[in-house]
Amino acid sequence: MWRGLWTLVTRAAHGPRSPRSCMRQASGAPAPGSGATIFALSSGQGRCGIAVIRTSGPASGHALRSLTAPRDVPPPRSACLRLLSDPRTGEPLDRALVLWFPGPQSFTGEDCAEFHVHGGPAVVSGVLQALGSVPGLRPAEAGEFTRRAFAHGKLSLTEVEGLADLIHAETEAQRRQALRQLDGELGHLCRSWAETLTKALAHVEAYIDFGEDDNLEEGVLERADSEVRELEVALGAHLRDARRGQRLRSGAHVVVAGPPNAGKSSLVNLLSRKPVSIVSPEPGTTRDVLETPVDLAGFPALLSDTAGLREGVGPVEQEGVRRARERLEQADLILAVLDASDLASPYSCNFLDTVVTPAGAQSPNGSSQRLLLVLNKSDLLLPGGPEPSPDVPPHLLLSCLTGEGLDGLLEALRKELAEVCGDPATGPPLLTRARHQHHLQSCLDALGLYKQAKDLALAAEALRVARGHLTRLTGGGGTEEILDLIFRDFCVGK
Ligand SMILES: Nc1nc2c(ncn2[C@@H]2O[C@H](COP(=O)(O)OP(=O)(O)O)[C@@H](O)[C@H]2O)c(=O)[nH]1
Ligand SMILES: [Mg+2]
Repeated sequence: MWRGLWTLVTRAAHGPRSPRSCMRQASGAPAPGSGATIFALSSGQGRCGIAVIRTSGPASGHALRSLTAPRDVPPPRSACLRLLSDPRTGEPLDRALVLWFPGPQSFTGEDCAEFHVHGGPAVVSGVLQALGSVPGLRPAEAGEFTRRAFAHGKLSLTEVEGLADLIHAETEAQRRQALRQLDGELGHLCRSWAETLTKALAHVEAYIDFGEDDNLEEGVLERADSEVRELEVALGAHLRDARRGQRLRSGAHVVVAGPPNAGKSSLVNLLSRKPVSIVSPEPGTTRDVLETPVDLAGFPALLSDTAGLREGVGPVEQEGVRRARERLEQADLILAVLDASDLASPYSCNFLDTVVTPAGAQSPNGSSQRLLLVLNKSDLLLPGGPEPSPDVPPHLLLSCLTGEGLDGLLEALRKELAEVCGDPATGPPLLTRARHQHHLQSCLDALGLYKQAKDLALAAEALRVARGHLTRLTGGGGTEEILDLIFRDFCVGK
């Protein structure tokens, strides 16, 4: 129904020969500056209490006046109740709150108007059609409001990305990270690095121009060298963390593994709060890898249930075991599950020797693969009885049956995932996209060329290249294709 409405509105603005069938445009929004005034439903689609429709562009004031005549535009940035009518027929459409944001103090930097109407489909379609009939107005493309904000310097490119991430954030950690990026932290950092390079470049150029001159301060080249060295260290540290930010954006791979019947599928169902996997006392029930996206203690994760690791089984289960091992290698975090009442069995011992102990041996040197050992079925242990086994590496006790130990496991998961994804509550700004990583790596590579350059002119050129990558990271000198790619993440109305 909403797609149909949009087509109607688009036709109202463009005539019947230019229908747009898709709300999300693969090619992104057209570049701003055409002078057109755009409008769109900016709130979510579907029946709702209040829907927000907004406009941006020079004809916004005229549009507002057309729908609220005979009254004039309200004072800037103050909500006013107005009767909205169709300017063609004078027919009342709704009694709505309207807001007027004269540029440049608006989201896009242009004149903007907002109509907070009742969220019924007929009201929304009536107001959209009325706006489509105002001369100079046309429906907005996907991401066009944000693109205009970027074009008018209201947001840097990393802030635009933060905004897109905020709209898509599904977990608390993602929301925190997106807000920090929207606040411009990564952009500020890149700009301060670019300033450092500008200074170093000025020193090198001064030496090229006045090297023989007695008036030039001593040690200018040494100063440039030390600034570059410090920057290299900072960039290196951020690049080492690069995968964390990307995991925070797309989800960490958490793989549940263990011998058959330990309760792996029960744990996956408990953590995802839905029956993802079949739970059965029959060993070898789970054969394929089953994946489900979950919010684990505030962090996004892709949780995989795997076949129980054991040898000497039929070909189908053997393939399941092969896939489980493959998945273990790709895991950001392994949730190793053992049956607490069955630790002495050959399957449990083999799993401890082949998966748990090797991972434990790697982790102290900062290896990226981390492991949490969970001893499940604690309800089967005798109350007040001895520890399940003093030889077992550090572990958590859990009962998937009673839920006992779940809070402790979630807290341990939160700590592990904060390491795996970076903690947006405390850590440095994260690099959440491959694009960020690419520009920082290229900047670092150019600094490497600076150090090797025998000739001062080449050294200065390497600094310029390095600075160019930092500038492009925040959107300076960005090509249209990159902008298209980024704005494609937005929906119509944002
Ligand atoms: N007593 C008890 N039984 C459990 C617990 N967790 C799972 N089970 C049972 O153990 C059996 C195997 O569970 P399942 O999750 O299919 O194990 P998987 O083979 O490792 O995936 C099933 O009969 C479950 O009901 C638990 O915490 N306590
Ligand atoms: Mg299973």
